[in-house]
Amino acid sequence: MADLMRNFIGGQWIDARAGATFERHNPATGDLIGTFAKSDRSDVQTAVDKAKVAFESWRLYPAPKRGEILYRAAQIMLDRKELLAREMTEEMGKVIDEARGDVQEAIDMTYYMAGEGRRMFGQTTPSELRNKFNMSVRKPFGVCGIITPWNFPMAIPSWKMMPALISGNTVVFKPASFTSRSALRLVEILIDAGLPDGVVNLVLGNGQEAGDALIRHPDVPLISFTGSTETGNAVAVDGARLNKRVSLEMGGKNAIIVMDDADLSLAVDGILWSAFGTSGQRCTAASRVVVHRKVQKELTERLVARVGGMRLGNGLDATTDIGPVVSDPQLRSINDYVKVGQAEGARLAAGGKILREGDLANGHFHEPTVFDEVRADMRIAQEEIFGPVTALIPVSSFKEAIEVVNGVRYGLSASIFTQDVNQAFRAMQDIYTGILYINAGTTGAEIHLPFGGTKATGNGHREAGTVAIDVFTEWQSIYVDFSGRLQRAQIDAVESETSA
Ligand code: UN1
Repeated sequence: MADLMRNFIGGQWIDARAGATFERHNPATGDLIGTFAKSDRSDVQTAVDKAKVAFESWRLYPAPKRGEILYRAAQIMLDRKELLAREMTEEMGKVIDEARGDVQEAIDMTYYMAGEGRRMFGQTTPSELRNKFNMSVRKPFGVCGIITPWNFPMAIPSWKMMPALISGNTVVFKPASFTSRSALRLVEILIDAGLPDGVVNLVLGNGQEAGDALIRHPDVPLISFTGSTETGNAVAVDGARLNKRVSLEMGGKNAIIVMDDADLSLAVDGILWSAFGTSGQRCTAASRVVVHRKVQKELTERLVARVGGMRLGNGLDATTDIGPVVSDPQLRSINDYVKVGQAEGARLAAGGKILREGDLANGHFHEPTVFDEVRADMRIAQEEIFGPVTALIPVSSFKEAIEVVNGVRYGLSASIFTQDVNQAFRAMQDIYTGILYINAGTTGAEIHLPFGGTKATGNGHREAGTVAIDVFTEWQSIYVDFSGRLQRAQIDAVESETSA
């Protein structure tokens, strides 16, 4: 299974022009996944040229017909779901159940956006004048640059690509190099569904070369990016120079509040799922637990007991609870944070180690890790770790809990476990995150609601839901005067009223 996997540009599978390649290995076993084309600026240039040409016909392709192609793509994804999920687990490590969930999100988004082809709602308004009609319609931007991370290899590209396509844009897609194969599978599905040549172009490679060329390309008016806040901010700066629309989905430091009246078994389940699912490598991961002191001891004990029973291993094995993290540098960075937490004086209550014994010898495995007695200003309570590490921060009141939740630079997801309906509504009012859960963890967003966050997490846009269409379209207001004479808005409006 070491075939060269190539770019898809203008309807053809082609090598990178310079002939460069890179490899990807399975993070659980070290086995070779494949060799991939490594693109540079010239490959991006060709892809943008093809996407520009294709835009001239795709923008005129009726939106309901675009929807039919997406509908077929969703059906094909469903047919291939099991294979896609297995390949995803091999490629980036998440356990097979979660990989199936990732593919399912892509399927859901594709069906959902297929339906938008028959809506694509605009606005009609009355006119100030007689015999005149006003409306505002959505127009696509042109070539969209889509840059995606490795943690949701099918879901996140679908969140971006499907609304872009249904709106009549064409796409140059630069996926994270770690998950090139899943990206390529998604493109194959779109081809098999009948997408015309040049409408989606896949450019494999790294961010420094291929990603950067796309971000700086003058003929790409829109960039949709998911990744770190540091990179996202740099994308925004580059985009601003060329007056691009830039939609950013970035970091998180999501917190679960456990109040003194919470159902603790439910809270423990929620914490385990949200802190350690996808080995903590979700932007929605619960990397903080803000716990009321009255239940701190009991919650910590229950949590630590459950964490101790979690099994690390290859995500393809059905008994595995936690798969590897994506790469060796990621593994080291996570473990460095464990050392930072200890140096800061937090109590290591569970985990903390890199594991290399037995079956784990060739993978990047990190124990699920719980810190207790964490102060809200410690680095492990402020910085995004993107690994299976969570920090328990004790508080004495609801008010203090809210302050801690809001007291970070990010604002993606939060949650509160409480039985008190007033407290739940107060949390809705006072927590400044894009997503809030009541009596559930911080993960599990559904595709038909807006997804995204405040502060350093985003730049005001949201993905998913019908609002995704707002990112990928802009408005054209149209005034149709059928009076047969020159009517002048503002000046004639009152006059025609009085003379009629
Ligand atoms: C992400 O972590 O980058 O809500 C996306 C969730 C998933 C998507 C997460 N549906 O956790």
